[in-house]
Amino acid sequence: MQEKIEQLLQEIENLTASAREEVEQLRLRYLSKKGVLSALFEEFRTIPNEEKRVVGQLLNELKTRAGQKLEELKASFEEGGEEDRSCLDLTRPTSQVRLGARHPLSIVRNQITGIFARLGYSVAEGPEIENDWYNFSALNFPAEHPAKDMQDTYFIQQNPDILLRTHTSSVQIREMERLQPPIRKIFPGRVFRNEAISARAHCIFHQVEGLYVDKDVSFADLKQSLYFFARELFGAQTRIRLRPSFFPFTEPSGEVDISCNICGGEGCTICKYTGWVEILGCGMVDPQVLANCHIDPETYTGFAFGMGIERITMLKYQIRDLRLFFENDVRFLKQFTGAI
Ligand code: 2NL
Repeated sequence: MQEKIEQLLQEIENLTASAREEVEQLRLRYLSKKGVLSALFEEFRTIPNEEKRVVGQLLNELKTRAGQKLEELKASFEEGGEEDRSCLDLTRPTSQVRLGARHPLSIVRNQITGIFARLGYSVAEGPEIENDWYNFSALNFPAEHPAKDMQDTYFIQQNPDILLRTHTSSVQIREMERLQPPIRKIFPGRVFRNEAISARAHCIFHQVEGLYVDKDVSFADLKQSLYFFARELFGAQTRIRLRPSFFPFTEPSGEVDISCNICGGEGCTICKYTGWVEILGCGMVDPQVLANCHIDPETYTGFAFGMGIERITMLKYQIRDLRLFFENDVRFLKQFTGAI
């Protein structure tokens, strides 16, 4: 028996483990109730009494040493000790990465800028914090215009000159100031208005505006460009109509309706039984606005237009409540997986 114990002592001295789980296996093998040492203690009861003193001492030594050795092995993993990576299965599948989806407003913004890109428009962006000139005055808003009211515009620190832009027209002014025609650009961006939040309105929303200034740009160019745009975005069956409107920065001004893409013009709740839905505002850039940006209105003309991305997206995907765009509910967002 003494020989057996000495052999085991040697065996335990030489133990190694390459992973935490292996240490547990070794503990079970040597120290558990059904383990090697328990069996030896059983055997100990059967040996002659005169051998018990020497063998008992050895046996206790073995038990102590085995406990220490296993503690050491265990600690080597807990202290970030080197694991033997040779037994790692690198071909095992990892936990699944769940792909996100692009936000519907981004999808539609990309579609809009993509369509105009094919007509030669490039994208321009600008600051969200603006001053009165770029957001209002250069665009022909009179000093007392109601849009400048605190009820409609967010001013910063009560300063009437610093505000959150209410449209991306401010970026168009910056670009016209910086460049001479030809200018053909599209202006996507986030804008801010002091509105009560409802199914149809929000204080933060998104716009795409467009601008084309050159020699001989006419209202016919405006109409054909927007007709092309409407068919590309809503489908080849789409018809448009233009209604007269008013904006301080365009003259003449108009609003574009498309034939209702839900009922095809038959009449439904989306188009309120008119067969038409409004998608954007537009017009010929007011000569005074061109002059404000140092572009000679005797030489150049231009057209401009603006649309709300939320509105277009709601029409395109039949979304009934604008607040869904801002709530980040994955049950809503994941429906757009796969779109670009
Ligand atoms: C709408 C209408 C519009 C413009 C935006 C514009 C910009 C400059 C000069 C002239 Cl710098 N026009 N932009 C023109 C007509 C309509 O937006 O309903 N937007 C949501």
